[in-house]
This record gives sequence, C-alpha cells and structure tokens, in this order.
Amino acid sequence: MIESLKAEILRKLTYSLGKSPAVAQPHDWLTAGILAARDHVIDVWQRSTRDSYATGRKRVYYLSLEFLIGRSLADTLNNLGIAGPMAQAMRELGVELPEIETIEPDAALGNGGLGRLAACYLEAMASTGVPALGYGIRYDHGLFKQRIDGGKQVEVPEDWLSFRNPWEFERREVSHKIGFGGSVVATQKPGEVFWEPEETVFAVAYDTPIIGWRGCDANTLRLWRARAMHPLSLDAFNQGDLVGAVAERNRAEAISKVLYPNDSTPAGQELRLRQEYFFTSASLQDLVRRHQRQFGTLDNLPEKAAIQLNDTHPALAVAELMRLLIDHHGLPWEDAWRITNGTISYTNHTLLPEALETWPVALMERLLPRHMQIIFAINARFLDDVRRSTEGQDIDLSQISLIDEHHGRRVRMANLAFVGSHKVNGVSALHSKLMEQTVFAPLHAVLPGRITNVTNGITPRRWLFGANPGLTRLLQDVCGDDLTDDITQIRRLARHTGDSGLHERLAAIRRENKLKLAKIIRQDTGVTVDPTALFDVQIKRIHEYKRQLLNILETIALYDAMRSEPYRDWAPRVKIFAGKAASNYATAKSIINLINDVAFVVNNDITTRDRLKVVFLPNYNVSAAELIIPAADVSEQISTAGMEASGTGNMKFALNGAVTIGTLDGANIEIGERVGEDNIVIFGMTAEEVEAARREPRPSDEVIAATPHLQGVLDAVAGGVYSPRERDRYLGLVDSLKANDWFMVLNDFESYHQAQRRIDSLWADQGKWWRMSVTNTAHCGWFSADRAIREYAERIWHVPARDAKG
Ligand code: 26W
Repeated sequence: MIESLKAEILRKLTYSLGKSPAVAQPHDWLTAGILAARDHVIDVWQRSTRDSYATGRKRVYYLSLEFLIGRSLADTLNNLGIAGPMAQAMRELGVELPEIETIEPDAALGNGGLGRLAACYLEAMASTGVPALGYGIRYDHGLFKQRIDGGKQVEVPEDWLSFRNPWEFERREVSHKIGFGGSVVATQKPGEVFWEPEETVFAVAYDTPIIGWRGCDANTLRLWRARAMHPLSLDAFNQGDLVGAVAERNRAEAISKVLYPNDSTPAGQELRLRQEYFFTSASLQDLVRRHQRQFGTLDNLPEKAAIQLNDTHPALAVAELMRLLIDHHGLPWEDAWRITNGTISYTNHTLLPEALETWPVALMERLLPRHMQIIFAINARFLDDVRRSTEGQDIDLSQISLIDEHHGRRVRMANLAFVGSHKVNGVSALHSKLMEQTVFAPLHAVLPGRITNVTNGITPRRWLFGANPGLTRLLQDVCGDDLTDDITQIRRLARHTGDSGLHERLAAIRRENKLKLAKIIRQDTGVTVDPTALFDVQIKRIHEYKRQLLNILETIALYDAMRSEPYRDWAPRVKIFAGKAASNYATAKSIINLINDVAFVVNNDITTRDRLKVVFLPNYNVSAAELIIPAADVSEQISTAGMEASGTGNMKFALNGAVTIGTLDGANIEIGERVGEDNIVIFGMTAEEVEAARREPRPSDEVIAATPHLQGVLDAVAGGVYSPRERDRYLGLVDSLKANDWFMVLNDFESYHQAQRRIDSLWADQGKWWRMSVTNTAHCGWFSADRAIREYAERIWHVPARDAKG
C-alpha cells in the first residue's frame, strides 16, 4: 500500500504538475497528494453513480446557496481509511502530511451554521448510502477573511481558487441556459404562454465527489458557475469599445463571483435574487432532464426525486418546477402541482422576522415575469381552497398569502416554500414548536401536519474522529473499535463515568489539544495562555442574539472581582472568542472591537496576569473550529432563548467533552435532556419569559439597580475605561442596551454571572468535572448527522438509508 501510494504521488507530481521531487514546493506536494487521493475516490464515485442509475433508486437533491466545506484532504483520507499509509508514504518522500494538510485552503462557500449543516449532511448521506446531489454556486470568492487591525475587523477578499481546485471536475458539456427579464408571450395554442427572456447566461457544472465513511459510497456536489453566452461583443470590439465588448461577460459572471457575507439579514439586492434564481433554475433543469432521460416521463418525479430546500434561498424552485412542467413539458396545472408538491420539502433555519426573505413584486416582475405570474396563480388557487374549506371560520387570508400587501407588495419566500412543499421542518424541537406557534401559525392552522422536526446533526467523522484523534483512540479502547462505524456505541462510555484512570487519560488528551491551541493563539495574537487554565470558548458568527456582549460584560465583572480580591484562589481562565461579523452589521463590529479592547487591558494587567486572559482569534473558519473545539473546557451557548434555531457548535463541543453553559434555547435543550441537568449549566430566561418581558419591558434602571456589579461594568465601558484613546467609543452600544434590552443582556446578566460561579466550583472539583465531561461525550452520539439524515430519509424523502454498519 505504502509503496503504491508513493508511486501514485510521484506520478501526479511528475505528469500532472510537471515537477520533480527536487524542486517541488509544499503546495505541489499537497496537490499531488490530493490528486492521488482523488483517484481512490473516483473509483467509488463511478460505481455509486452507476449503481444508482442502474437500480433507478430515488435520489435526494439538496439545494443550498451555501456549502461550508472547509478542507477536504484529511477528511477524505480518513473516510477512505488510508490516512496512515498516506502519511507514511509522504514521510518516505520527505514530506510531513500534517504540515501540508494545513496549507489546503478552506472552501468557505458559506457563512455559518446553515452552510456547515449542508456540508455535514452531504458527507452523512454518502456515509448512510443515500444517493444524493448537492447543488449550489461555485463562488470565485467565498466568505471574506477577517483581519483584526487595532482591535477592529477588517475584511479581506477570499481567494480559494487562486491555486486552482484539484478536487473538482469542470463539466463544460453540462450547461444550462438561465434567462432573466423579457416578457411572457402567447403561443399558437390557446391558453399556452412562453417566456422570452431578454438576457441569457450559461450555468456550467463543476462536480466534486463527496466520499462517505469507509469509502463505501460517494455522492456529488455540483456547483454552478455563470458564463456569458457571448464573452466578447465583436461589434463593440471592432469599434474600439473594449469596455463595452466585455460588458455582457462581466454582468453574467458577476452572478457566481462572490458569496453574500450576510447571515440572518437578507441583502435585498438584485444580484442576490439573480444568484438564487440562477442556481435554482440550473439545478432543476439538470434534474428534470436527467429524470426525463432515465424514465421518459415526469409523472413519477416524486417517486424518484426528493428536492430539499435549505432555507428559502432556493424557494423559487416551486415556481421554476411548475414553469418547466407546464411551459416546457405541457403538463396541466393540477398534475404539475401534484408533482411539485410531492417532490419539494423545505427546511427553515431561523425565526428572526428580519431574516425572512421577501422580494418586491415589481423586481420579481421585471426579472422573472413568468415566475411572478405562476406565483400569483399558486396564491389565487391556494387562497381559494382555503376560503372554501374554512367557510364560516374566521381566517385572515392576508396572513397566509404569498404576497405581503402591507410593505409595498412583496413576495414572501417562506410562504411560497411552505405552500409548495409536502413537509416543512424546523431544526430543533423548540424551534419547530415555535414555528407552529409564531411565524407559521396561520399557515399551520390551514395546513396542519405539514410542519415536522428534524433536530440538526453533525458528522462525527470530521468533528470527533478527524478533529480529536487522541480522544477517538481512547474511546475506541473503551467502547470498541466499531465505534467509528456506529457512533451510538459511544454510550458504552457511560459505564466508566467515575473511573479516575479514565479521567487522567482524558485530562492528558485535553492538555495536548490545549497546548496545540495555545501555540496558535500565541502565533496569531501574541498572547501567552496557560494550558492548565480553564478554556472558556465562544466561537460563532457575531450577532446580538448570540450575546457575545453578555459574555464580555461578564468577563469584565470577573476581571473587576479579581482585582478587588487579588488574594482569593481564583481558578485561572482563558476566555476565547472567535467569529466574523457581517460587513454591514455595525453593532456586531463594535462588539468585536470591545472584546479586543478588553483583551488589551486585561492581558496587560499584572494583577490578573496568571488568572485571566481574553483572546479574540482572528479569521474564524471550519479549520479553526477543528482546532479550538477539542481544546475547550467550557462551551458558551448563551443566545437569547427562542432565537437560536438549533445551534450545531453546541453539539460539537459536547461530543468532545466540553461542559455547556447555556440558555434553554435550540438544541441546548435536547443536549440537556440527554446528558442530564447535573451535567450542563443552564441559566437565564426561558423563551416564554423573554416573550413576556418584551411585551412588558422592565425599565433598565430598575434591572441594573437590582443586579450587582452591572452598573460598574456598564459605566466603565461607556466611560472609556477600555477605550482610553476614544472615550465615547462604546457610549452608543451601552446607551442602546439601556434604551431597549431586546436581547435580554441586562435581564440575564445576574443569572449568567451565577452560572459562571457554578462553573468555577465545578472546575474546582476536577473529579466531578471529568464525570460531567465523560457524561457529555457518552450521551451526545445522538447528535450525529447520520441520525438526522435517517430521519429525513424516513419521514420526508421516503428513501432507504443504511443502518450503522449497513
Ligand atoms: C437571506 C439572509 C439570510 C442568510 C442566512 C438569512 C438567514 C440565514 C441563515 C438561516 C442563518 C443560519 O445559518 N442559521 C442557522 O442555521 C443553523 C443550521 O440549522 C442553526 O443551527 C442555527 O441555529 C441557525 O442560526
């Protein structure tokens, strides 16, 4: 094996890259390694694809504007089971595999949770034998890179394709025409119409194989790149108008140029709508054509295809599939509707009202006139049906309408997705319940049974076996080698909860992970941290509802307390933050600034030198998460209750044995149910209490007066103690907290502070701490993406999925 791998790598180096070992750069070795690994994947991939054709099995199409994949080499080698031999082969060629693995760029084609979920699910579908294609956009530039300059976030363009992408295959022959604008014209046949777009661009396919665990199956990630029909206008060129000559090309290619860096608030720009339609239409044309070729009819589409919409970004799929079926394949409306509804299902990822996508009717009419007609027709029939079936009842049709008439006529994409789907799911038990009770209550009333829950999951291959090999070896020792094939075996660990020998081994592994992280912290921030200290971690997008502000304010309170009682035996802590703020989200950027300003003061104070450190690690991404999570003692999951749909970072930490400090929100609740209330530190208002407090807000003076330490903390921040060169830098931040504590930062402060003191005393008893840690790991196997995929497969897609070990 090792000899043949060496030969394969050398062949790639020589014949694909044209380099000899003597002159090869680390990057050449990386590419040669990837190409060698890719060959192994291709063998499986071709077999999987052939099989799924030959058997005519139902396929899943996962439509997502984001796939946050991260690096692929280590994960691929692990899944193929050749990580060890590959490392040895490289070593014999004079190359350290772990080192070159770290120069692979992160594929950051996503913002956060939603995009990472899509990546976990693709891998899990390949690992559970669910034939699937992920469809998205091949952005030239993924999520921006974050630098911290003088404590502030600076966005730098991301360039993952600059060294080409050795994983992908360009499929020039697979391309579809995507239209925009123009008008709808009547054909010869009465009642029949046709869309004549004014503008057409090509969507060209780029395929990447996604290999499952043990290399049993591989699925495809198919990303679309926009190309102009006429890359160069000869007329303009010949007249010397060189800018005009490439205008069409620039306009077309803009569509797949860059990922929108927004998480939670829609950009509302025409380019974004063009992106959404571009990839939705390309994907649907692609799957409809494949189906038609394979079966010669579209009647049985729902039996052979399941289309999953990852949030509303591809919600135009409802109108696009109707258009293809009616205008291109001549189906009557009723048949088209049965097929569309039977094929499509939709996952909702957020209830934040400002995050729900709506598009102005006028824009839609201009850009997608035929789709607007179809949406109006769907709406008319839907409202008619409801009117007839609910006669005499008091139903407010304006609430369930696909059109919002109150804000200048807009299309409600969530309503379109809901009405067009046979199932609509939330991503945690609480979130799905709140969907029924709040945002979707009117639709739920007329379409009961459509909403269902599938609590999110994470792939244990990347997030446990890949990221934490030390812990994995120990777990295999205790739970058996088949743990990696069947994560539910991790429960066997529970029998050893009180085993002090096990605790010692776990502590040693954690310490190794913390040392590795400490080294990076020093490299990237210059701060030296003590690996025996408690590592307290909050890593995620920066958002008011996620309450990094609550964390840093409480950190200031702790800092004050340490300074006023320097002789107490404070347990040393390192507060670690990482995360990006949307480039136009001023408050989130100000919170990053505050964390860095506090870090500067705290880390330079000799009175707290060996007890408290505050770190903001720049450029949080998938690879950073893989490094940080296995080194965490405490996982901060402190969103305002009712606002975090699920969270998936929370699952990664708990599985790796961190103790959660968190609110009763999203999947935290389900983690608590599994590990038991003694093994999680819960604080703060419940979702109902938050709702009640918003209806009748307490005056903030009263809240502050009733909360020890809080006044001092707020005064220090507002007064410029942490920003001496610009004293009023945080005046606005503090004032707006006082004016309206929408996210309950002030209201939950005391409860959070007390919870942190509980953490202190639990940490002081290391025996107890490791019992908690073991219990978390032992009971969080349920949060595997395999379990989630099996739920989708059984209840939503109606496709078979393999059990553990097949
Ligand atoms: C249109 C602008 C926009 C962009 C992205 C609105 C909303 C989003 C996403 C829904 C944001 C997101 O990533 N949501 C997260 O999805 C995760 C996977 O289900 C959940 O675990 C997180 O709780 C949720 O915030």
